[in-house]
Amino acid sequence: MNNFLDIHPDVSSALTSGTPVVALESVVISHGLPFPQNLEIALELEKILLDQGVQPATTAIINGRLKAGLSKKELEFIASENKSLHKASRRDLAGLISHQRSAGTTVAATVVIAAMIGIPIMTTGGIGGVHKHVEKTLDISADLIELARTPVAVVCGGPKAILDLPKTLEFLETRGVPVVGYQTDKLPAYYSHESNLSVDFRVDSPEQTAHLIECQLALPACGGLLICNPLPKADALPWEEIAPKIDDAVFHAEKQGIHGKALTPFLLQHLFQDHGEQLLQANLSMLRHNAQLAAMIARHFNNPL
Ligand code: PSU
Ligand code: MN
Repeated sequence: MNNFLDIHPDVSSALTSGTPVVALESVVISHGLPFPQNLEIALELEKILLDQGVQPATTAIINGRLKAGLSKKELEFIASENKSLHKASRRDLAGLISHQRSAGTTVAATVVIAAMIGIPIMTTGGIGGVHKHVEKTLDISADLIELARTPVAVVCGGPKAILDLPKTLEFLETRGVPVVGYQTDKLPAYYSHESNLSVDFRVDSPEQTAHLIECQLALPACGGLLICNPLPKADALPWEEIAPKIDDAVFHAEKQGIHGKALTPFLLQHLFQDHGEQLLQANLSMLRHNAQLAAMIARHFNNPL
């Protein structure tokens, strides 16, 4: 096995015995949510999977070691208000390993670790994408590039609402990443139940979703795909309500010169600060809901490779 990677014993035995395994990202724990809700939800997500007979593999980097599956202590470390924790995307992996640093893993980095050990499905809240004002900044999340080249299905609530959603879909189309709606024809927009944009395909059951993923992974030179699971209406915020708040956050980021990897955490924190409880609850509900679906899909998945 890879010299830089530690596989938790429970993940390792699940992989050998054919028990379904789902990977979880950890930037949402290290950078996306406040303490202690971040730790509570990290533990809860693992339990949601375990309760369905699915082995969770939360990924992270600890002292230069890639981790597939974390102990409770390691989860506590990633959730702690430790400002020296990095936000690891694909390009950061080699440096963090080499310099023996610790980090939460974005969707991009999680997909890399999952693919290293043959985990076909991961779950998150919302994925990164093409940022607003991309023509000035060229800020396109490495999540999209990684999805395009690494064969892992990402269960999410759609691209994050802070992004330019039409451009994000264009980019995914160009890079050949299928965008699949779970029980919806419309692209979910993270905090909102749906946007006015269409998905490429709709699936209505975990079986159907698992089959579509199997078909994608069996194609030559394929990358991954996005399974978009709308936030339940009861927890979602109407788009008209959230859009001006996002514009306000983007305005403040520009004014303060926030860019690069700091932008997404800044925008999310800005939204949380001003519109706290409701957005926090929406984010937590989305994470639970996606973990639930990822587990159901994983139980029906037959590895085509
Ligand atoms: N979903 C959330 N909160 C988050 C993220 C996702 O609900 O903080 C993280 C994911 O790890 C995703 C990352 O990969 O944000 C994208 O960051 P960027 O736009 O800088 O690529
Ligand atoms: Mn970026």
